[in-house]
Amino acid sequence: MNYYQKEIECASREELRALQDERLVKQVQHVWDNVPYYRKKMEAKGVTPEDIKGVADLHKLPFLSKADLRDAYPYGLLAVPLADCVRIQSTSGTTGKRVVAFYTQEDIDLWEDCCARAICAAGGTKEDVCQISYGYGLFTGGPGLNGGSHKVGCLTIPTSSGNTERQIMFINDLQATILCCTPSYAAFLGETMKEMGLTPQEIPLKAGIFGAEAWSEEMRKDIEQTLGIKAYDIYGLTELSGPGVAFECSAQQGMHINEDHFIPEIIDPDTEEVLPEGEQGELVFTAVTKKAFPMIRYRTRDICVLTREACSCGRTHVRMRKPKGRSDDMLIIRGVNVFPSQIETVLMNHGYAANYQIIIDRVNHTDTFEVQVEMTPEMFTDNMGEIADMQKTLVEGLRSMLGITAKVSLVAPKSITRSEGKAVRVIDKRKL
Ligand code: DLL
Repeated sequence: MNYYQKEIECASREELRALQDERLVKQVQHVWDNVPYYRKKMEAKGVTPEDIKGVADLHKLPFLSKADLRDAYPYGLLAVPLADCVRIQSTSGTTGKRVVAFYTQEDIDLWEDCCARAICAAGGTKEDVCQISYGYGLFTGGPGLNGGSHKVGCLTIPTSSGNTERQIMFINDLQATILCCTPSYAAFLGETMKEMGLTPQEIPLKAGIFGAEAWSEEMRKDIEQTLGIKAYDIYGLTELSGPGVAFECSAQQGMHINEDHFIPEIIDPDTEEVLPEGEQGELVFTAVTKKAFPMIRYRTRDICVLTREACSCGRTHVRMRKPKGRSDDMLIIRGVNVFPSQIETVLMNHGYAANYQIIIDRVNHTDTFEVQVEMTPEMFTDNMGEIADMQKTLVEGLRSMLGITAKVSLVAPKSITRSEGKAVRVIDKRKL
């Protein structure tokens, strides 16, 4: 089966809108009939299913947030009998209860379809060998891409994350052509292979499908060079099924959102007002096909920009720019908004790899802000003068990007712990 689903991925905007209208009306009725929690929210806003005739009426519906998911944990947002569910997945959640998402068999099929589209857009076919090094289990990365890889017909290697030596052995012995994992793990795999003396030409991989965390363009270039591949971004979240909500095509000018399943909006996170196309704000999704755990106007907290400009690949689905970070990842340091991704850009522009940690504390009522950065083996030196110069350059670079001064500490190669899943970039010791 060819997972380039051209009919839907390249449908005209009018056809797509008609499909979304029809699916949205059905989904709202489904939720109204089956989810008392959401029905109450609709009643509180004075809206009934009759008010929703299509996407143009989306703004009338109430939002759902992570707080709602916690309130309704575990079964409060379930929209089908538990007996019709065949799987749960879950997200780690930094505070409070985990999010538990439910799936019917049909939900899983559609989710895997979305992942198959992503693999296909990265050039995958049934001739490919696809190594899935995202975690398996409750995390959606492994199971989602595993299903997508099967649908495309790739030979699937379900290594899960970790055991780096074994990962590299399988890549080489089984001639894996596509690697799926977090970008930070891809960078680590690349670093390890380089140390083993493998050149990009010797590594059989041709493409990587990396997501689950924010990563910069600079990090993409770095990974592409060490592994000798084209690196594609993939986006998703557990609440909406998992990876495959959006994915990059060969044009790599943003990720196409699978709009036949997920209707996006961008809102001002403070006023909740819907923003016009092209403006930056919080990404909100309405899932119109998910049956067990439907999400209506779910606030992702991801800060992003949408564009409907034509894409050279021919797909018509709206594209989202790389998320800048999450609004809840945004650090406020001495009153200034700082995204870890901005720091990463500065570091990588100065030739460092994405091995860094941001440490924030509060001493005498003032925020301290330190960026620990690993020197690469090529730049490693124990000459204090040289190190001081390198630190000074980074302090300047960070000041011009962020407008505040950081303490930069250069540390020896390999001294910052590598991540096999999502990287931990920020240590905030402030007790706020
Ligand atoms: O991370 C699903 C996933 C798995 C996506 C594998 C891609 C690949 P959660 O653990 O629920 O689900 O985390 C979702 O991760 O709201 C974003 O903040 C962040 N995120 C996911 N993909 C990207 C990406 C999975 N490509 C949260 N770029 C989301 C930036 C991403 N952030």
